[in-house]
Parts: sequence; structure tokens; C-alpha cells
Amino acid sequence: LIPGLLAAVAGCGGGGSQTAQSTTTAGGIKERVIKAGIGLNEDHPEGQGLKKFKEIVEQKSGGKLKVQNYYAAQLGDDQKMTEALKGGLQEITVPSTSPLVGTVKEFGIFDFPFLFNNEKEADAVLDGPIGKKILDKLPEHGLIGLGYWENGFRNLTNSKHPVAKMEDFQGLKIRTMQNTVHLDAFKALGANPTPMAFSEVYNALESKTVDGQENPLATIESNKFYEVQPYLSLTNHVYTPFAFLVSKKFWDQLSDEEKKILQDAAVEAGKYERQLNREQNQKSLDNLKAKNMKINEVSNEEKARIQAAVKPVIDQYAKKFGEDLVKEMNDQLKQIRSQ
Ligand code: TK8
Repeated sequence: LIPGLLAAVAGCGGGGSQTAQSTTTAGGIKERVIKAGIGLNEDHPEGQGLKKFKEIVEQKSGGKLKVQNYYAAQLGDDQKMTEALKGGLQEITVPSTSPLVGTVKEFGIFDFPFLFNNEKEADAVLDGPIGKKILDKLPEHGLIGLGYWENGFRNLTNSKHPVAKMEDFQGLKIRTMQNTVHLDAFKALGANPTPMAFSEVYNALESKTVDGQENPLATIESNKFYEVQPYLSLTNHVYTPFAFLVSKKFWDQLSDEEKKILQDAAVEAGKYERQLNREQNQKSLDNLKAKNMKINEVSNEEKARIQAAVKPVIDQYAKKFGEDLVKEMNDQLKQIRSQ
């Protein structure tokens, strides 16, 4: 569909008088500029998802709602952009849920290592009552959550040696997200984790301030971590969701029609983003091989040892985040696995 055509059609529906035109032509849609920022690059599935979001919003609003996209932490990292949303200085961001634990601690349940076995399980929990319950805690902090997109399963890279068994984590300086579950889990494995905002990671790896980092394959490729990290271990140790966030100060100014456009676009673009991200996994693995990364699998036996070592961390945080919520999630996962 052509945006101009849509606007013309909406204009007809908006009814006759010249004077009323400015407010009613598009049925309660005002001219607005929406700044949307993310930490990852335009070529990453998240960047492509944000582009899709922009297209949908501009099309459905007949060009009245204009989305300006900023990639690669141009507006700041996840935490900074989230604060900008709270203050009404930026309209949209799509951060990893992990650095949001300072705002809504319950997001931390998704940081439990080896929680989800596959994307299907993640979708069911995130798009179901548990995911919703957590998004519902955002408005009291000045944020609106329109759903979850996918960052994905994380894998470890480093510049020291292949990591294939638990002992290989010993003493490795690993950059983690700003999230205490991640920090404590890596400590439990004998590593030496340090939290850091995402946009600082490449330099920290290059200067050897840290030995390694962990992220999904698409990010390892898009951010060129392979240039400074010879070793990649397919640990798949945790799944990270993205949360699609809107500033509540901005949201409260919108008409129902405008809200619906943004809500529907966030969901539709999110489906597209998840799909792209899943296709990208295998492509990125091939590309990282071609970039000469030394890639190793981690056996199920070693994964079980790692899981046992981080279990006390999970138990401790389950108490902190709410044992009922964690039980509800584990019950849902059990149910999915028994099907
Ligand atoms: C990008 C971050 C990033 C995350 C991280 O803004 O910090 O490692 O995985 O992708 O959200």
C-alpha cells in the first residue's frame, strides 16, 4: 500500500469541513515525530525489525506518525535510553531485558541459565501470562511494554583458549551485561566477570581489558567481535529477550487509534524480527567459521556440570524475584515439555 493513498482515503473518511480537517482527517492521528533507538546495528535482525516497525507505523498512520530510527547506541546504551524514556526525552527503545532488572527486578527470571531449551519455549512464556505480568509492572516506572522481541541464545567468545568444559571458565575475565544473575552465575563457574554497557565491549576486548564476552551469534558477527576474539564456544547458556518499550509520558498523550497503531506494529515487527533472528543464527555460524573463528561445541555432559554449578545462584534469585512467579514459569515449561 502507498502511504499517500492511505492518507487520502483516511482524509475522505474524516469528513467534509475544511476547518475540522487538521484534527480529524486521519481520525485522531496527529503529526508526531517518534525517536526510536537501539544498541545494535542496522544490519542486525533487531535493526531490521525496527525498520519494519517504522514502515508499518508510517503506513498505517498515513505518514503522520514519523519514526526516526537510531542504531548502534547512537542515543546511548540500553540503560541510558530506558532512563530517557522515563523522562520523556525519547519515545521508544528495545533493550535486552537483563539491564532492566534495576527497574523491574522480575525481568531477572529470564536470566536464569539454561531456562529455555528452545525458542518455542521462550515464545510461550514471554507471550503468555508470565511475560505479560512482568510488562504490567512497567507503567509505575514511566514505561509501557508492548511485547517481547528476540535477542536470543548467548554464546561465549574469548581471546585465551577454547572453552569446552567447566574448568575452562576458571579465571577468564568475561564482560557481562549489567545484571547480577549473570555476574553471580559466571562467578560460580570460577570466571572473573565484569559488568559493562554494550557499546564499550569491542574496545574492552580489543585492548584485552577483558578476555571474553557472550552474546548471540548475530551480534558476534554484526559487531565484528570475531576480529578480536579467536575462540567461540557454543554454550547457548541463556536466552535473552528484548522488551519493546515506549515512554509513558509520550504514550499518555496518544489517542486510542495512535496507541493501536504502535501496539500492532510492535507485535507485527516483532514476529518479523524473531523470524529473521532465527534464520540468521545458522548464517552467522557459517560466516564466523569463514572468518576463522575456532568454534567448539559443549557436550551435554559438561552443560549438566555447568548447570549444577549455577543452580545455587538460580535458587537464591528465585527467592528474590518471587518464588510463586518462578514456580508458575517452571510449571508452564513442564507442561510444554510434556506435550
Ligand atoms: C544491545 C544489547 C546487547 C546485549 C548485551 O543494546 O548488552 O550484550 O546482548 O545486545 O542489548
